[in-house]
Amino acid sequence: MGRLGSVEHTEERVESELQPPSMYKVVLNNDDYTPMDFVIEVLQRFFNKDEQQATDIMLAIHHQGKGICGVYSFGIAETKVLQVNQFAKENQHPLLCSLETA
Ligand code: TYC
Repeated sequence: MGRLGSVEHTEERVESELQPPSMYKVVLNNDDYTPMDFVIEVLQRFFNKDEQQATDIMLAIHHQGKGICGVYSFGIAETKVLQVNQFAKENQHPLLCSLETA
């Protein structure tokens, strides 16, 4: 590859590395106080899981410390985090929902 080809290749790589992540994981964290049934309700209400899926995800979080509820574009992920944290607060549970880059 000639000098120009190499420069173009490098510029392409640098440009793609500068882009923000396009998808974000919405994560629920375990805690010792939020009732299991409330977490199952959150997973059904905000992440469209059926009862079996919601139970499996809740138990995985309970045993492993945290778990992925879904992967979304930034705007949708951010909205879900706000909605879940507000719903937890309204119901006086310490459940914490957060964002991670996918
Ligand atoms: N650990 C909680 C309990 O024993 C249940 C729980 C599961 C809480 C998942 C939060 O994200 C969570 N009641």
